[in-house]
Amino acid sequence: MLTGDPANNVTEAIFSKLGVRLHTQAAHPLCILKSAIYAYFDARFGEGVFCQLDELHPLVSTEQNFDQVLVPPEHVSRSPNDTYYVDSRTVLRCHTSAHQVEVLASGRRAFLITGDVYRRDAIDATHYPVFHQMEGVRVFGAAELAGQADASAWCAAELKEVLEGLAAHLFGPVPVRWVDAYFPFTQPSFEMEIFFNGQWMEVLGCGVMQQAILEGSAPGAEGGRAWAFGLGLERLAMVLFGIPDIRLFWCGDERFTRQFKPGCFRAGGAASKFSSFSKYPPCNKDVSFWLPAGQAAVAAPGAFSENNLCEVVRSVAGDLVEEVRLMDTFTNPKSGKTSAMYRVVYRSMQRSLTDEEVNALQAEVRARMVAGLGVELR
Ligand code: FA5
Ligand code: MG
Repeated sequence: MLTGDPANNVTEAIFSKLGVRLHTQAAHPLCILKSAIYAYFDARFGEGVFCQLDELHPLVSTEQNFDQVLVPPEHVSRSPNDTYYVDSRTVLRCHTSAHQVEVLASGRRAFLITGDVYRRDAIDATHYPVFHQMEGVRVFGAAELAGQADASAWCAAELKEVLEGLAAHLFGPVPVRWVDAYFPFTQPSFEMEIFFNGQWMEVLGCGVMQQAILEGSAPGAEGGRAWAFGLGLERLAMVLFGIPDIRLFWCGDERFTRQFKPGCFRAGGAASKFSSFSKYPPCNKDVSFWLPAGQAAVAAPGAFSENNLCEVVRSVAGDLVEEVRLMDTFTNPKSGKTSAMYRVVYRSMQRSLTDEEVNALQAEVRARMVAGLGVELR
């Protein structure tokens, strides 16, 4: 996997997550949630009507991950700043939508695909470079749509009703809202948000499948319609079980794992809440630096980007890093150089960190920022 291919940007830390497959470990909260969602679809549509797939491999072609779902050639998600490439034609899937076409082509007309997905992304309590998605797809044949004046609108309404029903099944009465969204593979597209910990949190994206995808991959689906959704299992599990930090899913700490048992989910929000083991103090370290000459914004692709910085911090500190946050940026009008200050928050979920330990980590981060990202420390 860690090939010498020039396009390969998969770090050891990420490579070590391949094959762990938390969503298949029966007592893991992600697997408990997966089963609860299966139960909802079985109860609503009939046992086994939605085919359950959770063995599809996360290594996919760029064709599957992007082209088959109509991601345009210039779309940001294709950039190596956002996606893990093994070589120029092979990626770690960044969404379970990568499998829509192959499963439709195999003849399935209603299915749920669960899997680990990978993204170079920010670091905070709700973002982690490996997370889990469940994709749902339902196809309606032309006959089922007969008499519908607007098949697409009807399909979208059915989709929203199914997903609101799912939220109620999982959480009982919970504030839910719909936000218009854009995905290359659906039209119209929506995101569902749930009110959690005092704010609205995006939990899934969905919409009516582009007709070109449906008719191009599902023989006999001409004149039909389909809906699709992709939900983030960690986000939903955090709400369901009251888990405050996404890193906990990976910690393996017995104080975490012993709190979950297969079958501990009770429909309608009665799932037992996770009781946090004591929180250890955070340790903040700020780093200020000049961006490489000619680079005017931290978001610009190139030697320095926020995702590249997060990858450096993660490679050094692993799950001891809780957050990487931009605190300040300014451009010196005389020199034209741009400066940035980031705060790195270190905190272990399991123990107190010593000053020496954190200082050593931060020193290594600083050295790698200079060597790998071309910045000039201030
Ligand atoms: C997608 O990945 C689309 N493929 C979803 C989709 C499928 C839309 C089918 C339409 C039809 P998005 O990038 O928004 O969309 O991710 C979907 C969900 O994954 C988010 O709502 C969120 O719950 C979760 N998610 C995204 N990034 C992260 C992350 N870094 N860590 C944890 N969860 C994440
Ligand atoms: Mg989104």
